[in-house]
Amino acid sequence: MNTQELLNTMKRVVRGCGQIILEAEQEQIVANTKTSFRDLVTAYDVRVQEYAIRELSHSFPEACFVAEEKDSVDPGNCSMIFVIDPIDGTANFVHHFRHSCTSIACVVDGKPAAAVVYDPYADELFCAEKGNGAFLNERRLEIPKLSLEQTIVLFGSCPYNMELAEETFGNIRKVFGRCQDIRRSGSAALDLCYVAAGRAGLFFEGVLSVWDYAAGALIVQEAGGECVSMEGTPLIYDRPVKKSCIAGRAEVLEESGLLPR
Ligand code: LIP
Repeated sequence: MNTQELLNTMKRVVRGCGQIILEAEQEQIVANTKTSFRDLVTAYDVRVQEYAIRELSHSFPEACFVAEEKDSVDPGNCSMIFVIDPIDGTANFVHHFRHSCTSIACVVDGKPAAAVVYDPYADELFCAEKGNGAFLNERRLEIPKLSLEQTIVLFGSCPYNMELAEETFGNIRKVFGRCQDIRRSGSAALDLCYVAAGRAGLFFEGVLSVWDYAAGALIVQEAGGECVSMEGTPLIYDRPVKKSCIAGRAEVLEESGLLPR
């Protein structure tokens, strides 16, 4: 199957995930907790993930899966790995904030080859194929050449890792006086897509799981940006890891002063 067919299948599946998310619109959503009272999971996370894995397994029986609500098993040297966050922005979802998405990356030989992120509330499907550009609802994305002071900065508050709070708010204070304003949206995958779409000039978070960033990282890169760890090192995509993440145009990453000199 060529990457265009792969991407078309991923788009179909992620739209199906979005329809399940919208079914919860009229419901009082029951959330269970995982590692802390902030780390939530709902029956919808599991339903969306089971749907995505079922549909992708049907088209790609040889594929392996790394997914948020699945036991974190290293897929070893599996040639095709789908990295799935069924509902990124789970806390937003539980509280009907209407700012959540499904994020799916297809990782081949350790790097994302194709990516989809779908926000069903806004009906916005961000996608990318390695080497063939990034798109929002079929419109090509290219990050505008703006300086830090001409942009909004997005950040994540690492709510599952409160030991990072001092560092996180120290970092956002460092850039707050040098950008137009700051935002904390609650969905890292959408934050990365917003950087790719030029809605923000920079995103960072002190720790994310691979399913939070795998798809958004390719979308940023294909829109002309960079997405690396906050140590300035390449991210890992093919196994269940946690990494810091920073994304934007190379010049803005440099300007931010958040990367090691
Ligand atoms: C969330 C991210 C968010 C981060 C949270 C969590 P989830 O993903 O999108 O940016 O701050 O710690 O990782 O848990 O909603 O899929």
